[in-house]
Amino acid sequence: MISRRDLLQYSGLAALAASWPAFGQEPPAPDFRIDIAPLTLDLSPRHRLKTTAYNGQVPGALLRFKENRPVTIEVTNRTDRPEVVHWHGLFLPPEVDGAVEEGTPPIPAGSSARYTFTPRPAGFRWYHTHTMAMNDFTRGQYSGQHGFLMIEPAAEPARYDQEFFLALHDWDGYLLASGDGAMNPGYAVATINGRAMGSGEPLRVRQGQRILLHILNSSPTEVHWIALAGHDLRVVALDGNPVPTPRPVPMLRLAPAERVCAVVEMNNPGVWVLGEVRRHVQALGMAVALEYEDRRGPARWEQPSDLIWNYEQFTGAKPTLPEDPPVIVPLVIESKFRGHGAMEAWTLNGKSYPEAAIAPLERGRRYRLQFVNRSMDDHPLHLHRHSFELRNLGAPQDIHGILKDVVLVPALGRAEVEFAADHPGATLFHCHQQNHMDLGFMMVINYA
Ligand SMILES: [Cu+2]
Repeated sequence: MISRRDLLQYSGLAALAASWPAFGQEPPAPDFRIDIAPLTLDLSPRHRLKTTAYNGQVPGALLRFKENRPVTIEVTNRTDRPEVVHWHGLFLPPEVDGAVEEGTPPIPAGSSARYTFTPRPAGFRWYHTHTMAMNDFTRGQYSGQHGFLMIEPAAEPARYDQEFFLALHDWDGYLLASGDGAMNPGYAVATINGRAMGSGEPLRVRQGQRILLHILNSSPTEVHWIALAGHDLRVVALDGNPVPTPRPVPMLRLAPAERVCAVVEMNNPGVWVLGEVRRHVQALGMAVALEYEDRRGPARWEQPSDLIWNYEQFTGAKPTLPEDPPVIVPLVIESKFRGHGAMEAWTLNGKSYPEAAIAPLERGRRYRLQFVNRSMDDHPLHLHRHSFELRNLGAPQDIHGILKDVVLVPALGRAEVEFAADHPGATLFHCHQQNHMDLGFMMVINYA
């Protein structure tokens, strides 16, 4: 006998099966429930704000799924507007990926829906709302709607004693005029796991431990620089994917939606600050204390003099196998002002969403996206439903082996990424900066 659930999976509509009671039977219990609801959040004793969150907490619950084992998540939208949950970094069909632009149905206000999917690939992923915010700083990614998602591989080499999940976020936004006349968000508070420095619990460790940090930048718009005073951070994965060359670094740079996994040896007893490297951002609250057992006192910070980061340091050796040349797809990024004092629009090859387009992809071919950033902003570019390999970051030499789903393309800079078109269906490509995607920096890539 085939259950309704099986039918839905076989039909490819596993997607969002709402309205169970209409069929007069109880649906099987979901593996997990997410409630989207308004929340009053205390970022610090001085900063209380109203936001929207998952299950009454920020970040939302840490979801741990086994790779390739199907899960059903029931999402209830207790807000007064449609919502959708995006499973960032997973290879999912467009019906459940969580972007309305790809065809995932929005969850109407006051309704529930189910997402059934097979989690993959293994690694540090996350989930978040994928709605527009425009200049409403309580909506979209400006809100507290984000959570960690770990997809556990079948066999995991546990090479650490303790792990911590940390989400960087900026809150209480306001519009700020920049030098070139564009309006960009500024923020009153910055947090790690929803708490400003001194308001949350310290990370408690013991000497001799090896800890694994899973850091997510869930900021709607801001790039962040993170260091742990007194310690190097050994980067082992970017966007949840192991890097070819793990390497200790003095600090991390995370663009919006990027993740870094780093191993740290607890070999310098004391109470230390883990936080934003730039003083003015750390002063807004983006820091947390790391406390060795039996150590007390104020957390100590050591101010680095420079901001140091590049992706290339984790690259691998050139693969020996000859490769089929990929299809080259140039994408020129520009901003256009819509008249005096008006909002800008972002364009890809001269067009904004929904007009922006490239030729439909052919399944099985490889594509190289060549980003040419002709704007004065850095852009964290995200491709849904796929991973891509960083292939060139503006230097004469190509690079190899770094798999990501977000790449930060610097102002007036270039980057090239390659991916295999092996997850057919509508695929959203966009800038992960909320105010840029809201102003047209999105494109649906079609392939059958
Ligand atoms: Cu952007």
